[in-house]
Amino acid sequence: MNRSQFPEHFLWGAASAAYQIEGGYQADDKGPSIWDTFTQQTDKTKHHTNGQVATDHYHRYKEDVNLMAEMRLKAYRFSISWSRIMPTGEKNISESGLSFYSDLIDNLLAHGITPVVTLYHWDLPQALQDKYGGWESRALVPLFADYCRILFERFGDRVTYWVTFNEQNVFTSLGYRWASHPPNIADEKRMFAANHVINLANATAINLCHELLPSALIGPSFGYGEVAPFSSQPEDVLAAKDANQFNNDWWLDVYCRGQYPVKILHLLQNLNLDFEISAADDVLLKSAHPNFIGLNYYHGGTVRAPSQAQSDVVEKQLTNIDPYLMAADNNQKSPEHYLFQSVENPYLDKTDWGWEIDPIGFQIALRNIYDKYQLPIFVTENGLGAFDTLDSHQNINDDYRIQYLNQHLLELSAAIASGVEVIGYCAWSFTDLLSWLNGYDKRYGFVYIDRDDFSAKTLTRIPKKSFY
Ligand code: BGP
Repeated sequence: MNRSQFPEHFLWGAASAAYQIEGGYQADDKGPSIWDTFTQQTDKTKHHTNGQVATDHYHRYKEDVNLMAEMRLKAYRFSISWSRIMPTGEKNISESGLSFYSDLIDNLLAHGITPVVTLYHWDLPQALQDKYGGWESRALVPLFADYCRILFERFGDRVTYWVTFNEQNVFTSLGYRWASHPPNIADEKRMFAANHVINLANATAINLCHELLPSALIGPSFGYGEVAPFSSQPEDVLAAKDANQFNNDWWLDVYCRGQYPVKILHLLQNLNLDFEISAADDVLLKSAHPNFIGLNYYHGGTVRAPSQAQSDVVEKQLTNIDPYLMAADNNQKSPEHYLFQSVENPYLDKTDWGWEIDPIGFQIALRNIYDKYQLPIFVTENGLGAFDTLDSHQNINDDYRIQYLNQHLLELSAAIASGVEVIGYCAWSFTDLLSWLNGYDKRYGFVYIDRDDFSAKTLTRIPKKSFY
């Protein structure tokens, strides 16, 4: 693999999200987000970790951008915290919040780094949750558009690449079904309803961007994993098709074609899990055309037919909820119960956190998405969470991460060679950061941060071997 196998202006980058790095949770005018509240009011994160200080990027962003430049990144994907821009999510605008991101963008550009801005990476202003019930209310669609309009107007002269929602599939299921993210709800019907409202907000933001910034490029980032059949038994093959519809097409078909997969829609109706889709919704969803699909790839999944359960197959454990594959639970009313059951793939190694490592699945994902939707793909996340440790010389020899990235980049180059149009690749993540539920020990960065779950310590930045 060499550079020439990638397009000339390929965006080699790394990614982050506001809540996971910024800290400064009450700095200047910032209002609380649902993540600020959730981490204070529940004990669902490891060791009660939260993003109050995080990596203190809010105060140290210049140092971080200098490191990005030293690593020669061509792109940096970060998210904007809505409650930093609008402390209550609506009406009043915070100039200090805007100037933080404006300075960050200017700093990146001064170093030749292309900013890639995510509009929503899970940290809804708490005031919108309290006043309207968050994404369950259609009132959020125009409010999200108001917030996006401000960003498009203030930053559109300098930002070309925009991501609407980060992993809608993950934050809706963890937030509204499994009650392990805010707003801490366990109700499938409410999840599907909220998900539809977010689809409307996504389409509205894309249309607004195209109206205000005709040369900008915008799309959602989706947490995608191709689902394979456990065996060639036709029932397993069918289960895999259904699982792909349920886990992937359910979102991507809406983003790219403006319609839900019919079979899943019918199943939800039969289970009384359906939601209101008005004629106007239909028109809106069909009117929005993303310029690219953001792909966050960690791994895929394996399934067999629900009726094919046998003792030789290890069923996925629900105790360690894996956001990339909604495992069927024992609830007979869950849609998965009628479609598939998730099982372990016996051929794959796993990370320290039990996530399957499947680089070939990455090539399959890229090719399938491109073949199906014919849109350029921007890899907006891919990386390895591991326990990194400092050696006696204060170095981090993360050869396992280098190997992981190398294997995935080889598959990416194979996908490009086979004709898939890929805009860029942002590794997750640039520095170590807060893993939403797993604290600070699950490290992904090229740059080590000297802190742990219990103390912010020195927050010193130490480039790892993978950085070099
Ligand atoms: C994605 C999120 C990221 C990041 C990553 C790793 O779902 O978009 O924000 O957290 O996964 O996940 P985790 O921190 O759970 O290991």
